[in-house]
Amino acid sequence: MPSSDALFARALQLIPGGVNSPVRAFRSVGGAPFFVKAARGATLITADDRELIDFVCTWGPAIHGHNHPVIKAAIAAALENGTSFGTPNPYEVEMAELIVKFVPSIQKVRMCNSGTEATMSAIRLARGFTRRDKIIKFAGCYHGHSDSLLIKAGSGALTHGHPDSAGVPAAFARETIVLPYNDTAALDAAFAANPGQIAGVILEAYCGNVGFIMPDPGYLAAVRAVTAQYGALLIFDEVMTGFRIAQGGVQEREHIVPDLTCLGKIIGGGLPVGAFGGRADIMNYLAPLGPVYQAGTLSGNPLAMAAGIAGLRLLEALNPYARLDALGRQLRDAVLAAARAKGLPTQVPQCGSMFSIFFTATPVRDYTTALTGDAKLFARFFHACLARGVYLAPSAYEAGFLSTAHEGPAIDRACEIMSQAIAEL
Ligand code: KE4
Repeated sequence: MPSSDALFARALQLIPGGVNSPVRAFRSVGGAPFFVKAARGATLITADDRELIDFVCTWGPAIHGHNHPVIKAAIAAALENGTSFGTPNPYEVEMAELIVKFVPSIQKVRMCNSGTEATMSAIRLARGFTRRDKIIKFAGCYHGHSDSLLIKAGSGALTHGHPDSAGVPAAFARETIVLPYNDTAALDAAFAANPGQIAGVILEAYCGNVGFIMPDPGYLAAVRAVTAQYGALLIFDEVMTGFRIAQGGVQEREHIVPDLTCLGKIIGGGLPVGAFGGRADIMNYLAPLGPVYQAGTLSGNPLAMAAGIAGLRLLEALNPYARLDALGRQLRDAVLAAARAKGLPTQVPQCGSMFSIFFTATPVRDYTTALTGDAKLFARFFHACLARGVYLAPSAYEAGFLSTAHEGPAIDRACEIMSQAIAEL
């Protein structure tokens, strides 16, 4: 097996930046990315035969850990019958029934192949249903890379300093209003200034692409109220939080009923997937029933559906959310204790199996306060952890993820390593 360095040198010749997704490139933390040849449980095995405790979890999907035997067996069984049919298949129906069961606000759902497709399609559907053009998103929220949403975006866009991507026509950008998260006055003002023009508001109800940021008490209820008041659709982007924060996502934990919800990641069990769904009267605007077109060659792919169904049924059987929150609190407490001992101002927002680490004394509640975090210090912390065998997201503006496979030795070892890394800063 060629080394990571040899593989990266070859990749750089043929793949822009040597990666198929920018945030993997380590550009904001420095150094060259390692290549992974295998993953199991909480562990990545690199091309250099290093074993790393993984807190990226392939950016969220691996809530049961990598290569879980139940999911692996489900994929193998489906594979016996072929990889893709291009026709309706039984798996799609079972997936739709599971999603509707776990997320009651979703009366009808359409499968697609990525979170980007899900949010892009939900925006088009909101515009088609309301016959309005403007949408509202929030600074630092990332909803994938469709043109209307790559404005003041988080995740890799923010990581690499391009929150407003080149290539997005000004005419598109003008239809996207970007507001500060956790600011109800700004939201009220935007609606008052654009009466009858706003098709929808899309948000990460818990933000995972500007670090991890939770809403102020009452904020989500206020967003729900103002969208209902003005006839705009409320779109929860739960691509990351769906089935992770709770079985029914943030909307279950916060008791909010959005009009549309976007899903991805966990529902594909590690295979390519996305989904969007919500009120039936809205979803019925989709082709072939209605005038809003959306399609996909591999939508509802039997392997991805089989993997996702196995993962969702495992969540239903295990109900691991309290255990995942205990793991998250153990990590948070260890990092905060080490930071206090060091006299290092640090925030570790955490809910369930999602967390992030900001080196700042300022409580982080939106894009602006997230930027007060010391990104250079984070880069040093990232490498100090990596050198000791812990892999965090290679960006100060991502969320960390835990899985049930982190229970026991992995979380204990990781807390030791992260504490040592902070002491070394
Ligand atoms: P994908 O198109 O990457 O499947 O999903 C886009 C997306 C939509 N909505 C939310 C809330 C998301 O977090 C994402 C994608 N998340 C990033 C990680 N921050 C994916 C990792 C990457 O871009 O490489």
